[in-house]
Amino acid sequence: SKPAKVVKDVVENAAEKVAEFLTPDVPGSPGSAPAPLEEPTTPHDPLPPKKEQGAPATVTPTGAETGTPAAAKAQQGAHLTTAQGVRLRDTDHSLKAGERGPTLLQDHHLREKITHFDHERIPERVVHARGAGAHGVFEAYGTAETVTKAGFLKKGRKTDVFVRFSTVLGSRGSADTVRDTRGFATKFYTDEGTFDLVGNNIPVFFIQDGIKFPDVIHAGKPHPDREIPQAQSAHDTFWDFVSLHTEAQHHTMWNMSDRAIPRSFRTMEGFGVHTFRLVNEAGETALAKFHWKPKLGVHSLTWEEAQMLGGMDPDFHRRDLYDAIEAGAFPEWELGIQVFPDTPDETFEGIDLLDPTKIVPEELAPVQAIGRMTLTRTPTNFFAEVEQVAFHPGHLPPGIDVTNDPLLQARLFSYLDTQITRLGGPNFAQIPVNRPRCPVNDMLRDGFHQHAVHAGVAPYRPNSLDGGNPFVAGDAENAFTDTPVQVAQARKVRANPASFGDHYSQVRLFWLSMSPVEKEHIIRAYTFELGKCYEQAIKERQLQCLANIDPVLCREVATGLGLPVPEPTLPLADPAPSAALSQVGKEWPADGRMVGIVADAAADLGAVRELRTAVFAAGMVPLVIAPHGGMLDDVPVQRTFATARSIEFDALLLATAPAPAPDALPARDAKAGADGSAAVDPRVTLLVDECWRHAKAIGAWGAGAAVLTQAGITGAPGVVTGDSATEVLSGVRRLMAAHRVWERFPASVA
Ligand code: HDE
Repeated sequence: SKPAKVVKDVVENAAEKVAEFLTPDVPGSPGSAPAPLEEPTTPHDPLPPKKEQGAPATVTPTGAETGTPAAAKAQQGAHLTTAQGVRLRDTDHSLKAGERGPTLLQDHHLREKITHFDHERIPERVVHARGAGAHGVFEAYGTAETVTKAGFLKKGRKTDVFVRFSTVLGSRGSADTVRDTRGFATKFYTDEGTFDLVGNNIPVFFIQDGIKFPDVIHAGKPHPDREIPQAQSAHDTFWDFVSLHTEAQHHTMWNMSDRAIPRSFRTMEGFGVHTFRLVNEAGETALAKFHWKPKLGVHSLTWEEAQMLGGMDPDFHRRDLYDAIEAGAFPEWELGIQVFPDTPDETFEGIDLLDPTKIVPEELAPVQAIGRMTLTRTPTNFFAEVEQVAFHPGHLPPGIDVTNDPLLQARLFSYLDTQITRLGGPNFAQIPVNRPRCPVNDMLRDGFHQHAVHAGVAPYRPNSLDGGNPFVAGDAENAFTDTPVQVAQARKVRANPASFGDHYSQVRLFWLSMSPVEKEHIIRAYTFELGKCYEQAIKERQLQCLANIDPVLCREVATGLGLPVPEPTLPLADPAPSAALSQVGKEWPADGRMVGIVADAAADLGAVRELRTAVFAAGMVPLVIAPHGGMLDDVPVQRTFATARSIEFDALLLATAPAPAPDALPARDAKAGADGSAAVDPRVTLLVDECWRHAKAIGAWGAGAAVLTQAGITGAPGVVTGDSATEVLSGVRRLMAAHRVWERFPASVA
C-alpha cells in the first residue's frame, strides 16, 4: 500500500543522502556529485487525516449539533504552501539579489515564515505552567442521581474528557518530579455544557482567602533578584510565608509528605478541594467534596528517585503517562463524592465546610463512587491541546453550583482573567480543545481571534429582528439555576469566621495518621527544606509551628537543623487518626506497572519470552534491558545498560549475570565473584543496588542470582529467588501489590 511504500522510499534514500552529505562538495573534485537535492518522496495524494486530526465531533453522543465548524487544520497534503495556500518552490533559500547579494524585502515567504516563528510562544501559565494532558472518557455509575440532576452523572452516560496534570511552581520547562503540589484538572464535555473540575492532588490549600494567592505564589516562585531556585519550595521566601501565615501549615505538611513526589500521574489522588453545592431534580441541595481515586493506588517516588529523575529524566511523569496510554495500560480513576447536609452553618461534625484548609476525614464521611474515568488517547499536538486548554472552576452544568468558600470565590474571577492574556483575547472557547460539545448560542461577539462567522443582526435580546432568537431557557429546558441561597443580613467586612482560626488540629491529624516510614520521610523533607534556608529567624519560626503540631516531629527536625527545640504555644489537639490518609499498608492491582528484565545473549531466552508474555498477561509492561539495543534473538530490547536506570522500573527481574562490557565504566565494587568468575557488569550491579535502596521488589533465577551475590543483597526483604522465571514473577507480583518493600526503609520514629 502507499504509506508502506513511502516509508520504504525514505529508508532506502536515507543511506544515499547521508553518503551525499558526507562527500566533500568541491566543484570538479573527483567523486563530488553536485546533484540537486531531491525530495525523499514523490508527491502523493494527501493522506487521509488521522481520527484525532479531524475537527472535534460536531454531533454529541445524544445527537445534538454542536455547531462547531469542521475546520480543524491538519498537516496533510503533499505540497508545501504559504499560509494563503500558494504552492511553494523553495523554502530553504531566501530571495536575494544574486547568490552573494542582500536579501530582498519583497520576500514574502521569508517574512511570513520568520514572523510566524517569532510569535510561536505564548505566555506560560502564571502558575501550573508545567503540565501534560490526555483525552479519555468518563462513565457514570448513576449513584449521584439522588443528589444532583447533572445529566452526565446519570447511569451509564459516557462523556468525553480532557485532563491536564501539572506542577504549580515551576516554569514550562522545569522537571516533573520536583517536590510540589500537582494540578489535576478535568474538562468534561457534557451535552449540558462543559464542566471543569479544576483540582489538585492535595485536598487542602495554603490559604483560606483568594486575596492572598498572589502573595503565596510570589513567596513560592524563584527569588526576584537572581531568579532561583526553580520549581522548589526549599528557599527562604516560601518558608517565610508559610511560617507567618500559619493557615498554610496543613498544606505544607502534605507538601513535605510523599504526596508531593508522586510516582506517576496515574498514582495520584485528585481533590476538588472546595465544597460544592449539588442540586437534584426536586431542587433539594446537598454539599459535596469531589475526589478522584486512582485504580493503581496512591504511590510516590522516594526523595532520592525524585532528585535523580530531575537530572536523568525530567520528563518522567509526562513520559510515563504517554507510554502507559500507548502500551494500552489506560490510566483509570474513580470519581467519588463526600456528601454533607446543606445546613445553614455549612459545617459537618464541627468542620467548617467553607474552610479550604480543612478535610473531612473519610472515616466521618465515606467517599462514594459515582463514575469512572479512563484516559485513552495522547494529544495529537501538545501546544494546540495541552498548552491552549483553559479550565475554569465556574464552568458548571445544571446540578452543580458553587459555595461561598472565599478561595473558590476568588478563583471564579481569576481563571477567565488570566486566560484573556495567556490566550490572546476573549475568544479562546473557540479553540478546538476548549469547544463545548453541545450547541453554543451566545451573544458574545468580535474580539481578537474571532473564528465564528456569526449570522444575524441582533446579538441582543429581546429582539424583533432575528426572529427573537436566542430565547432564554426555563426549568423545562434545563436552564442553569443559581441556587437561591440565603445571604445573611451582614455588614461588609474584611474578616474570617472564627472557625478559620484553627490552623493546627488537622495538621496534627495528618501527622498522626502516617505510618513510621511516612513520618520519617516527612521529617527528612522538613529538615532538607529548612536546611536550604539562610535566615535563622525563618527556621526558628517554622520550628515553632512544628512544636504546635507534634513534639517528636519538632524535635527531630530541630536536631537535624542543630537548633533548640521550642515549646508549643498552643495546646495540642487530640484528633482521631484517619487511616485513609496513609499510603502504606494497603494492596493495589499491579496493572500498568513497569517491570525491568535484565537479559543478554547468554540468558535462557525461552524463559525471557515466557516471562514477557506473563508480565503482559498480568497487565504490566515488560522492558527488556540488555547490553546492546536491537534484538536478543527474537526478543526485542527496550533499554540498554547505557540507557536504563532503576527509577523507571517498579520491579526488576534478573535472567542473567552479564560480565562487564568494554563500555562499562569500572566500579569500585566490580570485583570478581567469590569463585573467581568474571565480575558482573557494574551498570547492572548499580541497577540492582538502586532498586534495593528504593525498596523495589527484585527477582532472580538461574545465573541471575549471581548479581545479587555480587551486590551483596541476598536474603534482604523483598528479594525473590527461585528455579523458574514464572515462579519468581508471581512472588514479585505479590510484593508489588504493596507498592514498595516498606521494611527496607529505616524508620526511627514510631
Ligand atoms: Fe488555580 N489558577 N488558583 N488553584 N489552578 C490557575 O489559571 C488561582 C487553586 C489549579 O491545567 C490559573 O489558566 C487562584 C486551588 C489548577 O490549565 C490561575 C487561586 C486549586 C490549575 C489560577 C487558585 C487550583 C490552576 C493559572 C486562589 C485546586 C491549572 C493558569 C484563590 C483546587 C489548570 C490558568 C490547567 C491554574 C488562579 C487556587 C488548581 C492564575 C486565584 C485551590 C489545576 O487563574
